[in-house]
Amino acid sequence: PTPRTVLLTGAAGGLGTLMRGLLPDHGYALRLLDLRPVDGVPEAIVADLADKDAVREAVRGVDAIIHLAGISLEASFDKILRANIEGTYNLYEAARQEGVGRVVFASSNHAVGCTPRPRGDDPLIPVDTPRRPDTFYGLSKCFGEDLAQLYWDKHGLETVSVRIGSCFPEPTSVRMLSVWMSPADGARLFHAALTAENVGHTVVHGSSANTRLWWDLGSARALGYDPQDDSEPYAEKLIAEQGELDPDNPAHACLGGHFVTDPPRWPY
Ligand code: NAI
Ligand code: 15L
Repeated sequence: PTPRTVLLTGAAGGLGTLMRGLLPDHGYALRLLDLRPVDGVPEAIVADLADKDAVREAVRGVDAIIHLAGISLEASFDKILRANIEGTYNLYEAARQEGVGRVVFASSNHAVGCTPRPRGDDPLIPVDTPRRPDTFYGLSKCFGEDLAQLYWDKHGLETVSVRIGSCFPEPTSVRMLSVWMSPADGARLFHAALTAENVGHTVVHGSSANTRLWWDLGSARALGYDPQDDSEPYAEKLIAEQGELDPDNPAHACLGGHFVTDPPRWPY
C-alpha cells in the first residue's frame, strides 16, 4: 500500500525544501520537522533530534519517514556524534516504539567516498562496494546504514538507505556530472523507496541516469526507480569553465571528490 503521511526530517534544508515542493505530486501528505523553523509553514515541528520526547511525538501516526535531518558536511566529531549518530538513533528508536514501518534514510556517497572513481573501461562502482568513508560525516552515514540493518534484522523496521550523490537544482562541478541527481529524479527515487514491497534494508545509489555515471543504479531500479534526467546538457559549459577532471589531482581521484583531500577540521 502507498504510504500517505510521511514525516520529512530536515525539512528546512536544501534537499528538504526541494522535496517539500515535489513529493506532494507523488501523493504524500508531509509532516515537517527541523531544528529551524520552515519558511512559510508555521505548523512545521521545530525540534532537535536530541529531544527524544519531541521526536517520538513527531513520528506518532505517520506511515513512513524520510530522514534528511543532520549535519550535511564535514564537522567536528562531537557535532557529528550528536546530530547524525545520536540523532538518527533517537529517530529509529522512536519509529520502533511507535510502530512506523519504513524509513528512507539520506545516506551519502561519502560513506564510500574513498573508493576510486572508475576510469576508462572500469566497471561502475557496485552498491556492495566496501565502506570507505572519507570524513566523520561519511562515517556517520555508515553508522546510519548499519543502524537501519539492525532495526530491520531485530525489529522488522524497513529502510531504504539512499547514498545520494549530489542533489541540487543543477550540477555545479565536473565531478557532479557523474553523481548528480536532479530534484525530480530524487522525488522519483524517494517515491520508489516508499512504495516498493519487501525492501528489508536495501542500499541504493542516488543519482540521475547520467552519461558519465560512476556507480551502478541496479538496486535503485529494482525498487521501480526509473530516472528521467541526465547531467550531460551541463557538461560542455562546466568543462569549459573548470576543465576535465585531472588524473593526477588526488581531489579528483575518488568518488567523494574534495571531501577525501580537504584538511581535517579541528578539533577532532
Ligand atoms: P542541509 O544542511 O541543507 O539540511 C539539513 C537540515 O537538517 C537543516 O535544515 C538543519 O537545520 C537540520 N538539522 C541539522 N541538525 C538537526 C537536528 N539535530 N535536529 C533536527 N534538524 C536538524 O542538507 P541537505 O543538502 O538538505 O541534505 C539533507 C540530507 O541529505 C542530509 O542528511 C545530507 O547528509 C544528505 N545528503 C544530501 C546530499 C545533497 O546532495 N544535498 C548528498 C548526500 C547526502
Ligand atoms: C553530500 O553528502 C553533501 O551533503 C552535499 O552537500 C554535497 O556535498 C554532496 O554530498 C556531494 O558529494 O556533492
